[in-house]
Amino acid sequence: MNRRELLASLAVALPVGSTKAASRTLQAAPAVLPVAGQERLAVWAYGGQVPGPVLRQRQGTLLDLELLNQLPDATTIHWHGLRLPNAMDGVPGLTQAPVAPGERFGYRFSLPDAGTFWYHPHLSAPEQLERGLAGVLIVEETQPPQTDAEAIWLLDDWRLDPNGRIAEDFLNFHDVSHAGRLGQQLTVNGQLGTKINLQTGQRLRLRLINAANARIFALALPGLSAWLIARDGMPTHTVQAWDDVLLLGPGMRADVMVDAQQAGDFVLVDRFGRITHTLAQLHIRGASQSAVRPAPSALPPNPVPSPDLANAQRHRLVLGGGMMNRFGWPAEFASEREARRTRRQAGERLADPVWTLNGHAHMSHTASHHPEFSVSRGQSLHLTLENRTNWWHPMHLHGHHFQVLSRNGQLLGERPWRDTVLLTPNDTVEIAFVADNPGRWLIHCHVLEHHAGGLGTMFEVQA
Ligand SMILES: [Cu+2]
Repeated sequence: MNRRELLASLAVALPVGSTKAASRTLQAAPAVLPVAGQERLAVWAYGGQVPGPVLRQRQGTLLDLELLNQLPDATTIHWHGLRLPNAMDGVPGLTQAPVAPGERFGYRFSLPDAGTFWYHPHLSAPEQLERGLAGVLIVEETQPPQTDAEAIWLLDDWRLDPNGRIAEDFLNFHDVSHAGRLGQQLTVNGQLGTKINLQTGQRLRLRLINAANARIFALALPGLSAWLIARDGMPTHTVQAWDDVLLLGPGMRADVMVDAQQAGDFVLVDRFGRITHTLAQLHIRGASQSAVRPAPSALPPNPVPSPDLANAQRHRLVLGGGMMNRFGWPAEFASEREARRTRRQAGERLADPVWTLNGHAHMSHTASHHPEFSVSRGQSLHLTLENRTNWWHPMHLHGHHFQVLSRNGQLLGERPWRDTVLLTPNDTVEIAFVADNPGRWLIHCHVLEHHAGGLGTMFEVQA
């Protein structure tokens, strides 16, 4: 195994199949590591590695982990896609106090759903994720599907300055008001040139995670048979052939089964932009051809309650703002920008208000804010997300998974479970879910610079 394969397969072993707590400490600290094609890149790392250690547990077990913050800044951990108690959600000022440098915070919750999830800071997220803080959490099915190999590929991009360091222009106005922070160096598990070796006849379970601040990937795997078996951690109702580009916005995940049917070199590519990027290589050895395998079975569904659409409470969330919008920005933005300029000159890292949700820029979410709406526990919610901007937005819901009902008035045949839905410019999407998790939850754009510029809100589920 070479170093890249070792990095690709790094996994921290947690006792699997035990209901007993597996207590451990995860340290967040600065480090210098070979990342993004640089021999020595100054990063911030979980457990001394980028990405952070793969946490792996069996469905139904308890995750018990203590964050030790050795960073120069306060931080928190958000467990992306997990249906967990509100106090464990990691939103500073709303669900917990920021964890100051030198301090610890215990995250302890059970794992109701099997799937591919991830963890990352929710404080100064545009900076802290870009510096390297992100890791994968795998919750294994009680009876995992038959596969011969597994790969966990966390996709990211890095903006390096001319000296090969992480560019420190976080939250600049251009990034916040346009497509977010895009980096020129695309990586898989922090590395260039990722490669996996397979034998013909083998079936690979590939777990793909988009951990980039803002980059949307349009993934393709030409020449190989592959099936989508889960999106955002949740099993698809039926197994679908992956024969088109797979759009993966920031925060989103996909689990696919890939059959190594013929010998040769194949590549995972990104076709979102004008340039096709090669992300990783699959090198298949052995007999030139192998028998065609039947499509894999669907994964067992997770225990997510289905919304009662007839009695759902309806709300609209209208996304506005950004550059080149037809509607302009609210007048009060000008004075807010001026105030923020002064604070930035005093050393604070702040975004300008640029985006609106239902007419307001939500620049922070704290317990003192009024929720966008409030419902009693168990109420079904039907939300219409209207993108009145010229930009893409992966909208992420905390603490719940939702069904996507329709896109631009077209009802979807399959109503997939998601924790993030990607809106194209001027898209309207209807989603629904049962608000069964008490607490105050965010719904926000996962382009981290858009969220910092106001694109998110908070709602309440009463206990
Ligand atoms: Cu956005």
